[in-house]
Amino acid sequence: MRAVELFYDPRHAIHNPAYELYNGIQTPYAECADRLEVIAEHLQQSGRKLRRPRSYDISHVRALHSAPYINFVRETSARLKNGETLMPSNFIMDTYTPITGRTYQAARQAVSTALTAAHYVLSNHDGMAYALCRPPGHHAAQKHSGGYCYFNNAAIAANYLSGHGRIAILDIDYHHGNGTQELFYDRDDVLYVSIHADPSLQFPYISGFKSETGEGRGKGFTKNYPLPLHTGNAQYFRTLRRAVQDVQNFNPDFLVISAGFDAHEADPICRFDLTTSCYADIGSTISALNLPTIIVQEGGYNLKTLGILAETFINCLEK
Ligand code: SP5
Ligand code: ZN
Repeated sequence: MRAVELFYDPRHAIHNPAYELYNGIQTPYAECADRLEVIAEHLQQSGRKLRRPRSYDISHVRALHSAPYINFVRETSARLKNGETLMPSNFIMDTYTPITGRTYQAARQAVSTALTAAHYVLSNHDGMAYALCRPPGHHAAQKHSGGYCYFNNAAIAANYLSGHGRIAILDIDYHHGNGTQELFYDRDDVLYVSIHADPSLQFPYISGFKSETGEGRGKGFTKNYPLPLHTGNAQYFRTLRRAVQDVQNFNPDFLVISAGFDAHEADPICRFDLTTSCYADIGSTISALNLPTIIVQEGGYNLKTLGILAETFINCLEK
């Protein structure tokens, strides 16, 4: 049995925008603080201990994100008063990614949580570490972001680990991780494999097609598995087996999981039909790879099911 160490910074709740824009209309913010609070409470009630992450300096963020983009998030946050929400008209690709006075600090904390998990597996090769963080990260690219993301937590942790070996990133969020793909598109030391909803129909629309396989030295080190709406357990699991085969063929030293729970059938903003037992199978399959592994929280928006999904997934990672 391999234990999963859990890292959680309760200060994530300082980032809690009042709204997102959907077809120009203000709607409740799906990526809300309650998401992570219900997961944390559920895990604690089932007897698990959550550890506080340490803080890391800005150099890790600068290694992947451009200075103008980082400065934009920092300066925009700095000039907003508590309670104010701004929908940026540059640097952000959509109307789901507002900035508040606390966004920059929260995004930095999320990066630190992912880096703490990465640091843990560097010294505990048999172990696994789960960064329970938000805001999420996989839509954050070098010079811009979107999709509730600001800095790419999983990519920054992967880049840090890449100083110590070959890295495979497996992204099981419902949405394609366009930011992560872009950041490693020309690299052959970081494999990016993603299973997600067909981007011709679903966010982020611009990427995640099968034809995108990397460029330059990175050719062949990006693998996309887009799936149709209403994909169920059987088709998802067949695809997962292929994705896991890609990871094994690459023979990585570390594995980074971008873990969204938004492919579950009860998710309010997504359209796959996975049941809870599929997350048990995903956990067992990842565990069987027997690699030093970090799990970084991405999406998942149903407050009633997130706790049980996280618990199911973690229990099977540990088997
Ligand atoms: C990390 C992650 O999962 N980001 C997903 C971003 C997807 N945003 C687009 C979906 C917006 C749907 N909002 C529907 C509100 C209806 N009232
Ligand atoms: Zn998602």
